[in-house]
Amino acid sequence: MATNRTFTMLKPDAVEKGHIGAILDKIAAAGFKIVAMKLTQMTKADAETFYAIHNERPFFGELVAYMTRGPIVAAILEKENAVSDFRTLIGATNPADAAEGTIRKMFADSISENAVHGSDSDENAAIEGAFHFSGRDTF
Ligand code: IDP
Ligand code: MG
Repeated sequence: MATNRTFTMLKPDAVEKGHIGAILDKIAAAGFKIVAMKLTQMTKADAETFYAIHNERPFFGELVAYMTRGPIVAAILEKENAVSDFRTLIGATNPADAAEGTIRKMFADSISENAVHGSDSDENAAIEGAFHFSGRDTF
């Protein structure tokens, strides 16, 4: 596979619990290179736009409240097969279903507060990275 990029957020629960360093260690150990990164907080409008695909789902209001309640770490990551390998590294959406050793298994409490985001396609990785970073903040 060609080297490519994915987008991640360490979500408010992970930041609140002091897990930024431990999660970044796992990401680095898995071979991902950080090409953009910042601590930031999403507004309600940001979260509604970022998660617009879920706006008909019953959990949408809860999701927006969760994702805006405190700072997140946003980052763009580079690796061969980045999107797929990062989804494997974070594990299933519901940490109860996530494989041993995955970030969600280790750091997430529930299907709603699941510690980390990972893009689901190359197209969405590009859209999501551009949502959070300008070209001059991306290396
Ligand atoms: P993903 O983050 O594994 O790609 P998605 O289905 O895209 O999962 O859902 C986006 C986010 O919405 C999840 O990471 C989680 O925070 C939240 N979410 C997903 N399903 C549920 C649910 O059934 N109840 C509450 N929150 C959910
Ligand atoms: Mg998703």
